[in-house]
Amino acid sequence: MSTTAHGRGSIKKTVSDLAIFGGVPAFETALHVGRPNIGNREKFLARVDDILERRWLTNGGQYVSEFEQRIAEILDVEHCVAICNATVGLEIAIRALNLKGEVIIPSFTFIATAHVLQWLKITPVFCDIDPKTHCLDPNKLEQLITPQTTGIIGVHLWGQACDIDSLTEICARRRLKLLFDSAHAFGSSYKGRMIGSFGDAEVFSFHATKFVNSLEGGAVATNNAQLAEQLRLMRNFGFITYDKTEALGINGKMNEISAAMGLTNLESVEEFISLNREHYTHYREQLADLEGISVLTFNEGERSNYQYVVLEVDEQKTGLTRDHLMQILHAENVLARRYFYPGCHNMEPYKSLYPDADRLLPQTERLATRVLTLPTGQAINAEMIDVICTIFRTALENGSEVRNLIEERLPA
Ligand code: T4K
Repeated sequence: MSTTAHGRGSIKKTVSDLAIFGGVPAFETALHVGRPNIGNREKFLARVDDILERRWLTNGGQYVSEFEQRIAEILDVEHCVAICNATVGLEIAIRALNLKGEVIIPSFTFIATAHVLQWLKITPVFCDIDPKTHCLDPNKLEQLITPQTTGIIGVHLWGQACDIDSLTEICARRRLKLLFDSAHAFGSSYKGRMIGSFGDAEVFSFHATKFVNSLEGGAVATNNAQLAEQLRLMRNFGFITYDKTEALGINGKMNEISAAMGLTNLESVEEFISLNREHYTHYREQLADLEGISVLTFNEGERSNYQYVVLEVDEQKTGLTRDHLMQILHAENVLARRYFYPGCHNMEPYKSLYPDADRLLPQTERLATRVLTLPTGQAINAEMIDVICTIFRTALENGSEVRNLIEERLPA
C-alpha cells in the first residue's frame, strides 16, 4: 500500500506545502484510480495449483463454468457467458443481436463503447447525457433515430443505472435492440432488481481496474436462451463439434486462471463494496463544505458498488479548473483521472469522421471539463483520504494565488 510521506509531506496547510510549488509530495508512491482489489490469495493460489495440476487451462474449463454460474446467481439472470474482456463481449453481443447501420450511444463513456461499433463498421451516433446521472438522456434520443438505426447501447456510467424504463419503452416502440454496456455496474441495482437482466443483453467488465476483477475478463448476461447459445458459439470460433462450425465466430474465451481470480474476488464482493462505500462516504464528508466541489451521489435506495468516486469541479466557484486540481494532485502522487475526457466524439477516429458531433452534446462537453475521479478501494484508507481532502482544501482556500502560480509556472 502507498504510504504518506513522513513529516512535512502529509501536512498540506499552506500553498508552499503543495508539491506542485516545491513541497514534499504527500505520498511516496503513486495512488492510482483503478488499483486492483485482491481477495483471498491462498484461495486463488490453491485454485491456480489445481488448474495446473489438471492441465485444463481454457475452453470449457470448470472454473469458467463456475464463474458463470456464480455471476448468474448474483445477478438473478438465466444465462451468463464469460468472455476474455468486455470489449470483445460487446462485439460478440452486437453481432449476435445483428446490429448494423447506426447505433446510438453516449459520447461520455470509455472509448471501447464507440470503438466496438466502428470496428464492426457500424456508425456510432453520439447522444447527450443527463447532467445529474451522467447517463444517456432519453429526451435527446428520439431525434437521433433514423431508418438506419438498429439499436441503442445504454451505459450504466460509474455503476449508476441509466434510465432503463425510458430506454426500454423507446426501443420497444421504435423496434430497436437494447444492449447495455454494464462494464461499471456489477453489483448495482435498478428499482431493486440487479443490473444484468435488462434489455436484450448486458455486458460486464472484470478488468483489473474494476472493483471485482478476473485479471482481464468480461461477461454477457441475458435471459434469452437462444441468444446465450449464439454467444457461446461465437466466443469459440463458431464450433459446435471438434471440426464443425455453425456460424462465424471469434476467440472470446475466458481462461481458467482469470476465472479462478474472478471467483476468488467474488467471494469478497460484499467486503469490497462496503470498503468502497466507506471511502465514498468519507470523501463526501470531508469535501462537503468545499464550495464548487461536488461528489456524485449514489441513490441510497438502490444497491451500488461505489467503485468510482466522481467529483465535479465548478470553476466559477472554486477559482480553479478541474485540470488545475488534477495537476496539483498529480504532483502529490495522487493520480486522479479525468475519465471520460474529452468524450468519444472528441477522440479519433470520431473527431475527424463526425466533426460537428459536439453541437448536439452540450452536457457532454461541459462535464468532460469538470469531472475528476479519485482513488478508492483496497489501495487507500481513511487517513489517505484525509490527506487528499486537505490538499483540495488548501488549494481552494487559496484559489486565486494557486491559479496565478500555476499559470505563471506551468503555462498551459
Ligand atoms: N465500457 C466501459 C464503460 C468501460 O469503462 C470499459 C473499460 C469497457 C467498456 C471495456 O472493458 P474491458 O474490455 O477493459 O474489460 C481502464 C481500463 O483499462 C478499462 O477496463 C476501463 N473500462 C477504463 C475505465 O479504465 P485505463 O486506460 O485508465 O487503464 P489502465 O490500464 O491505465 O489502468 C488505470 C490505472 O490503474 C493505472 O494507471 C494503474 C492502475 N493499475 C492498472 C492495472 C491494469 C494497477 O495498479 N494495476 C493493474 O494491473 O482504462
